[in-house]
Amino acid sequence: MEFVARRDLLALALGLAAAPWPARSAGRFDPWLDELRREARAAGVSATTLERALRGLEPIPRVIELDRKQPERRFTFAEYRQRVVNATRIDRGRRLRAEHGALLAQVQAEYGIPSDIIVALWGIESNFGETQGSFPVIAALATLAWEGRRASFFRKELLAALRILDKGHVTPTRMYGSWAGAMGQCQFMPTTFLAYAVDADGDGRRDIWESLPDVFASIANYMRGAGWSSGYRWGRAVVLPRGASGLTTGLEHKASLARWSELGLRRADGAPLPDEPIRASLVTPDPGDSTAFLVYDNFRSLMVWNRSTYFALSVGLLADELREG
Ligand SMILES: [Ca+2]
Repeated sequence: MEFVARRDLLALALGLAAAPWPARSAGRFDPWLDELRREARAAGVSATTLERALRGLEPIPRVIELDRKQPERRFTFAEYRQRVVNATRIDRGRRLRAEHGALLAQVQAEYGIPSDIIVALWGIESNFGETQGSFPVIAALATLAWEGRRASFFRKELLAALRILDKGHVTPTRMYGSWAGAMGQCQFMPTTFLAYAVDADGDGRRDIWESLPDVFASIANYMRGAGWSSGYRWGRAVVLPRGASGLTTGLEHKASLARWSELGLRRADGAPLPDEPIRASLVTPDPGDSTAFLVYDNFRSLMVWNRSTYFALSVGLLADELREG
């Protein structure tokens, strides 16, 4: 496996031949792996699957490096949005939404999740399937489960990944993902896969790596599970009244649209807020500038997928661009 560098090579490269590696390791990898194998076997994973998945497995130094890397600085939402919801992605999303229109309409009808939201999640998670990650998932998760930081979280994901192999949804050589084990075109972690991935094309395998019917239905099934209500938006951009102060922002505070109207909020184009009996929260991602959004319960469903305000806003804004295109 080309992605797996040997531990002693890394130590040599760093001039640390005698130093323990990695520093926070709970111990040697092979005895740890034997113990893991016993646990997986006891949980019902077949010996054949374990032999195929774990034979010759080595930790991946690059995964530990990425896990320990600190972000250089926090992006503002304006910067994040420019990277994630740019013109190239909007154009491509519109084209792909049209190309797969019939399939998306079918998935929308079955799950109640708008095509635009499905395509936006697909676009942001993997650039429409193009960037699925180049790490072998079992080796990446084994590295993280062994290395110590967040070990119990990754051990659970590793055991789920072995169950996915055992059920024959994918083979070890095709099971690629991000350094942290997010897999396929929708970047599901293995436990999410077991809970929500769908075999929509009926070949008996939930294939979120190569089958678009499976990818779209899996995304929609997850969003349905996260509580998305069809017929409602995620929220919308708003303008604040001139000189506004004392407005309560944040997801903890909800008020009716009528109340937000009284406080002077308008749609982005200056029109009044819709006259709907729904409650919303005011989100101002970059304090000090005027960018503001009123977000509804569906926004909270997007945050079940990824607990980041930036992420959920970007999915919503990209989906709006796709619908308007
Ligand atoms: Ca399938």
